[in-house]
Amino acid sequence: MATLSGALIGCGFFAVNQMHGWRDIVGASIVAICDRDPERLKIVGDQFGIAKRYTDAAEMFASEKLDFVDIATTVVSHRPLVELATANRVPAICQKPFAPTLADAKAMVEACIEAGVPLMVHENFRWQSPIQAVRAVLDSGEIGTPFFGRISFRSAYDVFSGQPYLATGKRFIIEDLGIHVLDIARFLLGDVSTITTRTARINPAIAGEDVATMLMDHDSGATSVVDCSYATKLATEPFPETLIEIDGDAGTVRLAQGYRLTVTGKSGTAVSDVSPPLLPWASRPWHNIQESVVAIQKHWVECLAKGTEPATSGADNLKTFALVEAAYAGAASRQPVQIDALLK
Ligand code: NAD
Ligand code: 89V
Repeated sequence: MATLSGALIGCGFFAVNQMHGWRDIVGASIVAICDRDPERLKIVGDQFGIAKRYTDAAEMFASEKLDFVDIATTVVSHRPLVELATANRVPAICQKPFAPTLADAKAMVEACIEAGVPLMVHENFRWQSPIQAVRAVLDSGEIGTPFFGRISFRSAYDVFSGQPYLATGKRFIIEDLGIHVLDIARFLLGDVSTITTRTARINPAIAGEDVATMLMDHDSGATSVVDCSYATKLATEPFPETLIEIDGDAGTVRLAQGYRLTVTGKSGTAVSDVSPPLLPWASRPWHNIQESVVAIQKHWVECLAKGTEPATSGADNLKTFALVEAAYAGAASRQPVQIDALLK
C-alpha cells in the first residue's frame, strides 16, 4: 500500500496523541504540521521530528501536496478549516465537537459532498476496545434484541487542568463529553427519534453544565438512558471509562468499572476482562482513549484506500450532533425534542 502524506492542523493538548497514533500506522505519515501558536508548533515539531511547519493553514495547503489533513483544533476553527481542505480537494478528519452549531455542521457536510471530498469526524470513543467488545456481543445475538440500555460516564476527574477552555464555555458536558456517550448509544442501539434532558451545574467554578441525564427513544424500539457527570466522587475514580448496561429479550450485557464484561445469555454467563492495551507511548488512565485514536486513524486509512465511507463520516456525525443540539434545547424547555425535525 502506498504511504499517504498527511498534515496535522492544531498542535495542542490532544494532538500529541494523534501524532503518536500516526507513527503507529502503516500506510500514512504526517509530513507537515500547522499551528498558529509558534510555541506549540516547535514543541510538537521537535518531539515528532517534523521539519515542515506552518503557522497558517492556507499557506500549508498552497505549499504541500497532501493526501489528507487531520484537524485537531478547537471547535470555532473547524468549519473554516474543513472548508479550506475542501477548496483544496484534500480529504479531512475533523475533531469533535464537529462544529459550533448544527447549521455549521450541515454546511460542512454539504460542502464535502459537493466537492466529492471524504470527511470523517474524529469521534473515537466508539472505537475503544471495550465498547467494540459490547458491540460484538450484540452482533453475536447472545442477548437477543436489546430493549433497554444505560450508557453512563460519571467522574470527578479534573479535566480542566489539561483543557482549561472546558471551564469557560456556556456549554460543557453535553457538548464535550456527552457527544461521545450519545454517539456510543447510537452505535449500540441505533438512531434516536426523541430525547428528553435534564442538566445541572454542581461545580460553581465553571460556566457550563457538568451533569446531564438524557432519556432516548431509539428507532429500534429500545429505550436508553445516557447519563454524564463530572461532579461524581467515587471510591475509585473511573475516568475515562464509559459503563454500559444493555438488556435484551434473551439476556444482558454489562460493562462495569475495571473493564469487566459480563454477558448473560443463550449460552449462560461469561465474565471477561476487556481492558484496553497500554500502548508503548500511552499513559494511564488515558490509555483507553489513546488506543481508540489509533483505531480510528487506521479505519480512516482503510476507508481512503478502499474508497468507502468512514463509520463516523460527517454525514453520520450529524445524527450525533443533532442529539447534542436537541439535548440543550430540551434541557432549556424541559420538553422532549424530536430529532427528525432537526435533521431536515
Ligand atoms: P488545545 O487548545 O490544547 O489545542 C488546539 C490547538 O489548535 C492550539 O495549539 C491552537 O493554537 C491551535 N489552533 C486553533 N485554531 C487554529 C487555526 N485556525 N490554525 C492553526 N492552529 C490553530 O485543544 P485540545 O484540548 O487539544 O482540543 C482540540 C480538539 O480536540 C477539541 O475540539 C477537543 O474537543 C478535542 N478533543 C478530543 C478528544 C477525543 O478523545 N476525541 C480529547 C480531547 C480533546
Ligand atoms: O474526549 C474528550 O473530548 C475530552 C475528555 C474525555 C476529557 O472529555 O475532552
